[in-house]
Amino acid sequence: MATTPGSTPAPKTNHIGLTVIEYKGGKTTLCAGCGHNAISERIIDAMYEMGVEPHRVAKMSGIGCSSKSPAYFMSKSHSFNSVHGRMPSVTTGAMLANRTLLALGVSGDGDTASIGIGQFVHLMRRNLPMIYIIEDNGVYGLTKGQFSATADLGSVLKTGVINDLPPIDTCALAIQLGATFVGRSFSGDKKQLLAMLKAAIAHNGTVMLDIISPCVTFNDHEGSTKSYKFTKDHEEPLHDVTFVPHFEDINVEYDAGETINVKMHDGSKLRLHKLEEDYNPTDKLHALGRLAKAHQEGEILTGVFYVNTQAPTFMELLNMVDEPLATLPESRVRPPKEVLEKCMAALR
Ligand SMILES: Cc1ncc(C[n+]2csc(CCOP(=O)(O)OP(=O)(O)O)c2C)c(N)n1
Ligand code: SF4
Ligand SMILES: [Mg+2]
Repeated sequence: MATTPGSTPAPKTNHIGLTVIEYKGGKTTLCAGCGHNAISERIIDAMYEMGVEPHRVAKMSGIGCSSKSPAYFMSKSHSFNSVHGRMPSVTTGAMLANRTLLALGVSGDGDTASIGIGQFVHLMRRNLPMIYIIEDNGVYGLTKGQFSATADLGSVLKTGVINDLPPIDTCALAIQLGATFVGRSFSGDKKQLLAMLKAAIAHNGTVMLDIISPCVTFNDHEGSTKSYKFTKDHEEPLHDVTFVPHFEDINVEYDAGETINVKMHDGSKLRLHKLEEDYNPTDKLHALGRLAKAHQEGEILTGVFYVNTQAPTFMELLNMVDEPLATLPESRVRPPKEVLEKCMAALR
């Protein structure tokens, strides 16, 4: 739109005509500097830049500081704060009722890897279309900083308590079980996290992103392996991640020897540049081996570890109709009386 000198320019809009304000949420009540706040900011940017309609998003969470964070982005979206560790089953139900929604689950390392581990593993093996984010700080922030199951062996609490149990690597677990887009990022790595979130929005299947998100109040001291300093010092990006959405026709030249180009379901492109020699993100065994090596060497490997755009989703496996079950009329969801009578007769 043309502006006359002195007039206020029209606010910038995305490709569906919305301003970034439409993607904002309530004011955060989390501690200043909490990694979770930075993740909320990146979710707002990613949804805005991808032109997702806010009313199509279902924000799902469990219990924890991380699980509170959906209140701080996208106020115009649907939202459900479930019981501790139970977000996977509630999301599965919501998606089966309305498959046109974009499910965005936000969980914590406690909510996922401690109380919620049973639900998490079953979700990962179903390839339900959803984005599952773990805001991983290695502690139960909301209940004052006890170690969670992702805390590293030897990590020290502020009180001097040393963690003597090995961590669960949620990325390795998700890959092994069947999630089809798995990666790790860091709340402080704006560029990488934004590109990964945009690719996650384009993926049709289970996306599992473990995002290191330091807890400034209970786990950001010397001796913690989930502090800002430790993560910055040990982060080892596997590649540079860039994402080209299908509605942007950008033809950037890339060196095929150094870049893997993954075509997403909607025609968008995920580009992984400067890969380690022969790293193949579609090879499950390779990804698992590389994660084990990173663990052994004490490096925090980040990037997209595994992508599979071919596996059937849970909706396909269940032969779901295209229309959302939630809006089908009763005449189509309820078998007529004669069908029931026939079944009963067959049992006599
Ligand atoms: C059934 C049940 N058990 C225990 C609790 C107590 N509780 C609340 S939040 C939480 C852990 C949260 O940790 P995490 O998921 O890592 O989130 P963070 O606060 O670190 O972001 C626990 C144990 C609870 N609310 N409900
Ligand atoms: S206690 Fe920790 S996890 Fe919770 S809001 Fe504060 S910094 Fe974030
Ligand atoms: Mg936590």
